[in-house]
Amino acid sequence: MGIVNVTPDSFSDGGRYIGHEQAVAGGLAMWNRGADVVDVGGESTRPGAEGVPVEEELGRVVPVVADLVEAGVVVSVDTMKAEVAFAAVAAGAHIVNDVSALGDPDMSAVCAEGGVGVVLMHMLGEPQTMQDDPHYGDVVAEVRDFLQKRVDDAVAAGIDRSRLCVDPGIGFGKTFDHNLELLAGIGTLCELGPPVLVGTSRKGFLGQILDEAGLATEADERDVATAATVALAIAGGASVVRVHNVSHALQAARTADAMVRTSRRRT
Ligand code: PMM
Repeated sequence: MGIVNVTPDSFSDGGRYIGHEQAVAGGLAMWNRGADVVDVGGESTRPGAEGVPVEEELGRVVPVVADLVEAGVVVSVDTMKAEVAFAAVAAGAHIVNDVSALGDPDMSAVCAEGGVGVVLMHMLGEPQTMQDDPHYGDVVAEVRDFLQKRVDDAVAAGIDRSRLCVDPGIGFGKTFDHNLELLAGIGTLCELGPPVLVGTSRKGFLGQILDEAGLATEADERDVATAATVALAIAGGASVVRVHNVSHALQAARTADAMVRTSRRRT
């Protein structure tokens, strides 16, 4: 899943796709490089980010979704707002990627009626405050239980189970250690049933690992580190990876996939 953030302030590509033309061209380039889905978002969820009014988010996202769909791209819309999801689905979006896991009371009806795929992601609190000292007993068990509940709610609301995907929400109300524990615990999340999506691309915990190794990086210099997480996430059972650099991730994903298939055949 390639990332197109039509925002001025996302942490690693903020500003790059703010114009309609750049966003569509960026999404098409990812598609042509081998992405299976292009994820279009109009509201930054970086820690401390302010929300975006619905009209502005609609104006950023819907025309980009419409043009990518028109060009034959499989598109997901990254939004927490049912109104934005509704308009994006009407414009042809195939998947709703909701980092609040159906937090908007109208979201499940939009997804059920639209017959679209849905990504249910775990977040502790809200983007404004989620990194203010997050606490868990057993982070993997708590995230699993949360996702189980949201899967059950989604199915009860009429969303077909086969259309769901679950995501531990790397960086969303998690410390450095929580992120690593969740990546090590992907197998536990796979037991829920739906495919697991993982979004590590260029995130702060990678910067921290690299810093500790004496390798200071800006966010857009973390694609090799991201590729390492892609390979390990796939080895751990993940089915979808959400990334900024599709070419690098695809190499890592295909390599990991081939190795995993072989080791499964041998066991
Ligand atoms: N991360 C971000 C935004 N949307 N959606 C899902 N499903 N999973 C994620 O990990 C995720 C997401 C934040 O990263 P960005 O600012 O680079 O888009």
